[in-house]
Amino acid sequence: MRTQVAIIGAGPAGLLLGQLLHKAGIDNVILEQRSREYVLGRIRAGVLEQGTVDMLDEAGVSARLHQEGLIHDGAELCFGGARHRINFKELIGKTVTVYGQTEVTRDLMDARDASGAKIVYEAESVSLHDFDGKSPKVRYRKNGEWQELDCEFVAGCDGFHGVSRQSVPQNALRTFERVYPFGWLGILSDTPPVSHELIYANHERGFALCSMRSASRSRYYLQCPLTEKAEDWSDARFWEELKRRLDGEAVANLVTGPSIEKSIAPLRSFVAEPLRFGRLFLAGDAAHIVPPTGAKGLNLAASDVHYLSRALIEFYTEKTNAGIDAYSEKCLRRIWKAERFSWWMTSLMHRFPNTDDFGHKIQEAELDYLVSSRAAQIVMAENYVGLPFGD
Ligand code: FAS
Ligand code: PHB
Repeated sequence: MRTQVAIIGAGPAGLLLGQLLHKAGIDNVILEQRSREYVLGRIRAGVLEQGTVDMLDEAGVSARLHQEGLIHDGAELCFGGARHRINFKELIGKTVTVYGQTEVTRDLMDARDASGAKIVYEAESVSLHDFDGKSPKVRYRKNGEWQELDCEFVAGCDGFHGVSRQSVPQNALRTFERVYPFGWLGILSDTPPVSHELIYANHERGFALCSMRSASRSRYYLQCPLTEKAEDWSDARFWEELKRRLDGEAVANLVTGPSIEKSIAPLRSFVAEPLRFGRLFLAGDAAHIVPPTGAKGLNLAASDVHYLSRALIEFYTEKTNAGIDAYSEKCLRRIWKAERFSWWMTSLMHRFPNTDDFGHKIQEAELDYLVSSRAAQIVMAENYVGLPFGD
């Protein structure tokens, strides 16, 4: 089998890249190790930057997003028993859209099926070969049969634990990492959200986040020690702890109910440099991870695809290497700004086990400064809604 671009992974990065390349007439094959149902079963991101919405418009997969997505003009910070609204729209004239990653993935999968472009689910034992030359190969097993895919480029969109980054010689790669000493215990419930916008809470017992997927489906998170197990948290225990971390009005408005999903996600900041190795390009979580506090993970994946899709289209249509040669440097400039913001928001909103009294006073002062300074709020707002791609 032969294609122009082999894409490893059918998460948001792989599916969005596949759709944009297909629309540009560039043949591509997506290889996904899991089933479609398994991929759709993962509950992840919820907030889309305007740049991501624009990409989904460009890909022709945003009809349902515009029907069902919730436009949010701002978000609230809760600390000291009070809530403080950061009004993105008033501060910098931009908004975010709440629309679950599961739905983005579903829309992209449906578009892939409608286009007839090839996607292989449950592709086992994927391996990458000869990407340092001009004729890379990808091997995989499907239904017990070994397959070989000849291609011109490989896009490693296979997430943090994928095979692509692991295939790069370790001396060709430099990694940067910070692992946080806590995780996020998240639940999904078919209950109306506690507020019409997100609430990020900094409490002495730990961080909490009130988010949503629709007007009838809520998503809540609690900072928890890494030693915790989701199965040790009954719904009742989760709701009681959430109430202890929120302000009085939120507690009064909170509608509890049975969880339909409950899981704990670890938090880390991670970047691999560079993102290009010959004919292999890394994109999305395969290249970087952010703590979800700044709602950047999915949006950074879309950002990488913005640059990579343009670079590959330019290669094939204008016969120039300029875009692919500039890909890594362009991506990393935006990646590191998102890493900084995600680290800053995580440091601001969480309780770190080894922070001393001075550290707590600094955190309080940072929060007090943020909610009392328009300039500080503008800085937060422009990062939260997403910095421009800066082509
Ligand atoms: P993904 O990990 O989504 O997709 C990679 C795909 O590659 C997967 O389908 C995987 O099965 C496949 N794959 C892996 N290895 C393979 C192989 N060897 N062969 C073939 N296929 C392979 N971001 C936010 O903004 N907000 C959040 O609240 C949030 N919560 C998260 C919770 C969890 C538990 C995790 C893990 C991440 C969360 N994220 C969140 C980040 C998340 O949304 C990612 O940024 C986003 O999924 C990135 O998309 P991709 O780069 O496509 O990677
Ligand atoms: C979510 O709804 O899953 C979500 C929203 C905002 C975040 C993180 C997660 O910062």
